Amino acid sequence: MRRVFSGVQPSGNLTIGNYLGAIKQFVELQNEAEALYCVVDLHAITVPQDPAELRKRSREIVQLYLASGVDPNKATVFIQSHVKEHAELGWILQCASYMGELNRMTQFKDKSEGKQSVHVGLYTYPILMAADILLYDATHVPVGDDQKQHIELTRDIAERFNGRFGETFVIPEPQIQKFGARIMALDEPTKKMSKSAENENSRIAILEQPSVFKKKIMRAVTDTENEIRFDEENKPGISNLLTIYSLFANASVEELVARYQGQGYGNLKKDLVELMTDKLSAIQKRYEELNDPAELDKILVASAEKARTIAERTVNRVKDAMGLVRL
Ligand code: AQP
Repeated sequence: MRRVFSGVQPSGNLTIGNYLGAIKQFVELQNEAEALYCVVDLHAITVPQDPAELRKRSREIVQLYLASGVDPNKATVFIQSHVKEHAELGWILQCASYMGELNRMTQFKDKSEGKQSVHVGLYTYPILMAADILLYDATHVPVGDDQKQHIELTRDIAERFNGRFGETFVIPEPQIQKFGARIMALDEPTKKMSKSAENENSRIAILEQPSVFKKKIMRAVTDTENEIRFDEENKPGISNLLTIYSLFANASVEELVARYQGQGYGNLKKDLVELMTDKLSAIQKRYEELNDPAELDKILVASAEKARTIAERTVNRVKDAMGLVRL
């Protein structure tokens, strides 16, 4: 049986990078496999968070999953800290992983660069992510390209554990889209678009108003030519806009390049603003309709219960394999 698991951190307002790289896939996959989608709040606290903001954002992300088309009758949508087995297996797997493995993680290097003090959790984060995935016997993990290295680590940890203690974990496969797995920053298109990046103009939030994102798109960094061509290496800015356009329009880049032949960047940007206004307004409208905390809580309670049942079974299997006494 195919089972997918994935998560998003409540570490900022979700961007169109999170949507196009991950959440859009979540919606498609819930019809093809058993799906569990998590709000990974324990990951968000690896960097300082304001408690009130964190609480608010965690619920907002659940609401945004649903507004984007995740159906709680098909997929299990829950908050990570509601299932304590994540932390429990996270610790156990820390004792089955090596510092050398963590030292190779590029996301840690990026996120800790230039910081005077960094929490231990930011360093061990990939092991908690391995626990998230392995707890649910996930066969596939839909993520953006930036998470590929963490899934490879998860596979290494699971394979080694199985080799040492006997078949315990299912080995998961990353499910990364061939196209659009890395939406780039609008101000610096050689860098990934990130929800917690300092420059607001680098990203567009899913819940942003058209008047705000219009300015960002019209000012998005391109190049001094005025030829619309997909060339990520030499024309990263316009290639990024073509990627975003193509994913929102469900049209191929070739089609778009042909459509805009001989036209300048301005026209393409203007049409992209219009298209995104359409697509994001639909999500924003559903988001408002779903603003019912009691209903959201009902979904979260039922989903956490479902997730807990699977997670508990896995932790028991792990404990038995390792020799931890269960009563
Ligand atoms: N720019 C992106 N393009 C495509 N996919 C992306 N994802 C993130 N940014 C892009 C995918 O979104 C999912 C959730 O990401 P996350 O919350 O776990 O954290 P992240 O990967 O570190 O994303 P951010 O936006 O950059 O968050 P911060 O700023 O908090 O670090 C993942 O599947 C991710 O690949």
